[in-house]
Amino acid sequence: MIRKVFFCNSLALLFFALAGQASAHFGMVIPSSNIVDQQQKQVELNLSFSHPFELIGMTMESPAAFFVVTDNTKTDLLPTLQKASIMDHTGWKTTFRFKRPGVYHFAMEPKPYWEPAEDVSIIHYTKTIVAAFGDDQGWDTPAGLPTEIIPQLRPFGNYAGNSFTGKVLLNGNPVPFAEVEVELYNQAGTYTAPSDYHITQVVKADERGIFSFTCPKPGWWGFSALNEADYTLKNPQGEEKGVELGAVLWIYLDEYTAK
Ligand SMILES: [Cu+2]
Repeated sequence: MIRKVFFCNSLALLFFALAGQASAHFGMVIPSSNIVDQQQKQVELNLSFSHPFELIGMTMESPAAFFVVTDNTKTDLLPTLQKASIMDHTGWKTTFRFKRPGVYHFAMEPKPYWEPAEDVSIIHYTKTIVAAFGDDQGWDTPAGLPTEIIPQLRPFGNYAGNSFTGKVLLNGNPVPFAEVEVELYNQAGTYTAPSDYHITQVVKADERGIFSFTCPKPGWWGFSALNEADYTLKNPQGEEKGVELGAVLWIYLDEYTAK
């Protein structure tokens, strides 16, 4: 959640927190492309837990799970992950080679992250969707996560300026009035925010758990729907504490190219 001060176990962020800068961390699963064709049959995927607009990294333990689902088939990719430096912190990466047409849902379950500033453990179930070789069936199929955002806009082949619409699910049910944080991955460091409020934008779902947000710039956009789990987890001191569940989806919006 934003509007609180974060410490993030990171000195850099401690500095930002003391300077009064509120910001949100996002689970990130970012492929080198969200469309695969005969010219480019593989993607590299970068996994991290970071602050995408500010480009502030955080150290991420190896995920609890990382897999790809296509055509109702789930493939474990956890053994393929390698340590990587993402925003100057430990993240994870892998390369995936596509063999068949399909719509591929890449999903990560991180290990719980204890956030003392919020007094909760955080688990961001994070996914992204890649289309291969012209197939466009199954992009609105759940990946089977405990909480996730189901795109209502086809999540590939979009332009900056399109409106993204998503449905927030928790245990398979829509979450009325879910709060969704939105952030642009400021990958090239091009943008600066006019105020702290602009770093993470916020939109609420309606009574059916559906929200819309217009993405004005090209790039990767992250949507993070936050809910409280109905269970607790032990913090590092062994105390039972609440758990914040995030359903995070990353989509890519392209720029119109001139002829
Ligand atoms: Cu953080």
